[in-house]
Amino acid sequence: MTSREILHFIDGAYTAGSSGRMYENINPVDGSVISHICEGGRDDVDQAVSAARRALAGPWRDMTVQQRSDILYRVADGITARFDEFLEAECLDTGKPHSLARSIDIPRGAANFKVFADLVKNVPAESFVMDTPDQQGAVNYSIRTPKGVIGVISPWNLPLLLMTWKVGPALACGNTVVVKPSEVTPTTTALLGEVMNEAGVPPGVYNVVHGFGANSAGAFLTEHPDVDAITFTGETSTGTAIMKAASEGVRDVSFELGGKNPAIVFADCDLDKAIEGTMRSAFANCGQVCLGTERVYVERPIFDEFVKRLKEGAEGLVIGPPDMEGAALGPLVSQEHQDKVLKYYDLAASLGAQIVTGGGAPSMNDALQSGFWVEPTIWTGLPDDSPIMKEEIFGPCCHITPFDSEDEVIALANDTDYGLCSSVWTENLSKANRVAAQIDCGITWVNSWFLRDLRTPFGGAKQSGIGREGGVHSLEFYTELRNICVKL
Ligand code: NAD
Ligand code: 6OD
Repeated sequence: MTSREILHFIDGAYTAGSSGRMYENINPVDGSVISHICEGGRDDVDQAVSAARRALAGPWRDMTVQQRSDILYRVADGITARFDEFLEAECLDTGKPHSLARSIDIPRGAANFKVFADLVKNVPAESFVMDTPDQQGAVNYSIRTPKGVIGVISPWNLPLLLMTWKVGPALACGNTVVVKPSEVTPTTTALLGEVMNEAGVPPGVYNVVHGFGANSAGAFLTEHPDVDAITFTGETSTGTAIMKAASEGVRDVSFELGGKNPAIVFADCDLDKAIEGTMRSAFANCGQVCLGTERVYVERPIFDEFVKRLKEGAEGLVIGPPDMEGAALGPLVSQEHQDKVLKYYDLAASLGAQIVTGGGAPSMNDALQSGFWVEPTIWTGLPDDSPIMKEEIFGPCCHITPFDSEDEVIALANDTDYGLCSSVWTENLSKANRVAAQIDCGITWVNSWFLRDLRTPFGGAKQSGIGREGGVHSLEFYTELRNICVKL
């Protein structure tokens, strides 16, 4: 793979495919062209799915679990061995600070293989001996077999982390995959092909086709009749389209979708920790984290102090390119996304929000002026039915609302179509548990945020997703559980 051309990876080899179409990969920092990406057509997706189907019936299936697990360890080690290359590529595509990719994206890319390589070696099985008078002498036992060819559709915000979070367990369970990474962040997914080959993953087990969503490689993959199941991370509206495609052939889906996540800050919290956690949950990765906090509810006695301190924190964030010393906030990923976020900033102002800080695009030096920068932004004063409180913005911004009682704040937190995650800040753990249990979402962090144990169930309630992945829950999705009944 050259850095100027991003090719598909099909059957263990890089290829430009047959569509003849390419598009530009844009650097979010300054709008320059980083590389040219091949756009896959139906034929390319067909080739990739056929390769995955062949590999499913080949050496990958015949390996012992231990052999597959060893290879996946080598994949993880291969990512670590090429850490800086992955880091450069991820930061170039996304514009995120090196410090963030160094501590989260790239290590998780490796960990996602190791955790599931370990997990599949310890899968329990059920067994039942039949002992009623008319059914004596039979034993039932369960086995898990790979589900087949898995279509993986991934987003741009944490490209390597979120793609490997699906590919790791899928391969550990003996499936083969065809990945369609986001059109704006294809590079680390492409680079992983080299690591797969070096690690001894057989050709066809890991395939990548680039392109867009609707009427392009994404839709061609999800509509493909020979794809057995689809795992998707992205917007709720895209999930709706993919679910329609998956209904043809009644294919299984696992969806991690959008969020409009609340943080609830009680007056008895450790304020330093609540500020530090909310700074990260609102502004990390320039707010482009599905688990990010866009609604902050603060108990009235500490409301003014909290707003003042979060404002100071936001105004202290250093905005700059990935390799800049101390940079905490990069640009947004694309011009399109910058336009979307700035529209919400204008909307908030026009709806009468009090702009505590930010609210626009920062002025950058000449070299960076064409990048997709936005200011970290905090609002107060909007009612809970405002679009700013209802719609996922996916930028470095949050609205802070005061509350007076536990019941009131639980109702406010739940007043959303989404249900991905929440965080609760209080030193009273009884209250924390009581409140956490009443918030309709998949994950609640108490006195923390994005603290991940990969063995735990991860996923969203309501319109934030379907299913759970992580630990044994990934095995549920990536394997077919079968019962064998033996009459003795
Ligand atoms: P997106 O839905 O626009 O795109 C995600 C992927 O889907 C891309 O690869 C895209 O090309 C593809 N796609 C788009 N339309 C398609 C179609 N019709 N058929 C098949 N594929 C299609 O999402 P995004 O903008 O890349 O990412 C941001 C969104 O992802 C946010 O809503 C965010 O909350 C969500 N997200 C959720 C989680 C989670 O764990 N719940 C994690 C990360 C991101
Ligand atoms: O940590 C994970 O496994 C995960 N799926 C994180 C999602 C982050 C969303 O942007």
